Amino acid sequence: MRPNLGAVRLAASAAWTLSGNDIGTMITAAPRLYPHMWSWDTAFISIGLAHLNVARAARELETLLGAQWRNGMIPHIVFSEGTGYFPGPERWGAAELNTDAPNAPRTSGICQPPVHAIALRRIVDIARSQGQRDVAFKLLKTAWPKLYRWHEWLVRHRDPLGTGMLAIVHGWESGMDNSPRWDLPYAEVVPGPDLPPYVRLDRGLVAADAERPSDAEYDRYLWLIEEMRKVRYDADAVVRTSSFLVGDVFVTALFALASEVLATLGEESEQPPWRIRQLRGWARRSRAAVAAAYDPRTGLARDRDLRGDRWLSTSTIAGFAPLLCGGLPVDAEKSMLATLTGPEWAGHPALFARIPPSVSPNDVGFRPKEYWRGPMWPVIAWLFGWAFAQRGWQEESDHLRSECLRLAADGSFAEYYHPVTGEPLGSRQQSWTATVVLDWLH
Ligand code: 2M8
Repeated sequence: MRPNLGAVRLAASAAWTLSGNDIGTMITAAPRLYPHMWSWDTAFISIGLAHLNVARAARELETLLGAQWRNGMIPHIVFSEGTGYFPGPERWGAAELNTDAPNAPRTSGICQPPVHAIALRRIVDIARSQGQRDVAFKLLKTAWPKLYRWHEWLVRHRDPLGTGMLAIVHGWESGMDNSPRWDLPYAEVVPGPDLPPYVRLDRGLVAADAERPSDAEYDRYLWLIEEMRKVRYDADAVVRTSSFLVGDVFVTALFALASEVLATLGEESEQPPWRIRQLRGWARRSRAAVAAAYDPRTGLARDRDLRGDRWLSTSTIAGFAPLLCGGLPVDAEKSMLATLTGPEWAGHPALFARIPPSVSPNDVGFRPKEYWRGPMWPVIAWLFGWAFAQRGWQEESDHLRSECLRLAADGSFAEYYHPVTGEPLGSRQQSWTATVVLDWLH
């Protein structure tokens, strides 16, 4: 029988999970599989923390922002002293190769989806609701300029077409590492004979190897790092030379959404009006790029392979990116929302909970246990739920919340879940699962 903790015990276990993953200098993404700080995980983690202790939440976000590169990039991993994760700081060699990278803490050399302004919004609102206006204001004042520089970096270095569609140079930058979205572009990534040998450390930390990416996938992941090392992580040179360069529609939608959020936070904290106007302009352009990626034949938005100069049509959750940021004509948007909740996706009769899985259960590529190839990710449902509430779709937002709470009621705080059986998969005590559950329970 699947355990069902009930709201009070579930909230207590989520809080306990976060404190268990607190190693003093940071809250790690997960106890064993991910013993460091991940950029977008930390954004979500700080939201859950805010319910427990706003000052602690502010500190967590500030720790991440303290590792921001001098050029503005927020790195995808901030390394702790912990070992047991590969590739670690030595393999990345970011600080040795690029003077923009901090020496301490050590970081990786790529980035992750820009959800940080959304976290800042949430923390500020939670702080205000608890009467802690000073903490909120202080955090806003310190974090805002850093987040502005982060968004500016993305516009300057990751919009190679100048259309507002942001590009990623590694599947890890999407956060959806082995999603079928990347199969075609990864097929063109050919690891060279000079790929230094390596030993994976993730195997054995999950119940079955198939829950993690394959060795062939890892070779490509590592090869891309070699390519970046060759150009010393120079942002523009990486975009010129990486054999993987894809316009990521989901990242672009998050950027559009987060830029609007940051603009509003800027108004609330008296930031320079020209910067606020600039953020709104970036949001408009990226929203238009997301809308332009919409395919009326499938009803979903597509990624753009910039190396292969082709659209990438896959039936993944990322195809619903326009629902996050808006920009589609009303009819198209309505029908996209109906698809998301309908029998192809969240309403599929075989599913354990009515939450959209990472890949449609009707797709030939659907693999219910394989990481980003089918399982349900509570954190992704949270993002849609939050965006839906902002957009005035409260009923849909509440529905995602209650279904996700049902999925997470077992208290495992799994990294991801089997969409049909609800079985916990990947890591347990994953911080971002605990944190979104905490947010939903408040
Ligand atoms: C996963 O990614 C890392 C690489 O960045 C890995 O598999 O080693 C992804 O799910 C990513 O989105 C997430 O941020 C990270 C930590 O939870 O794990």
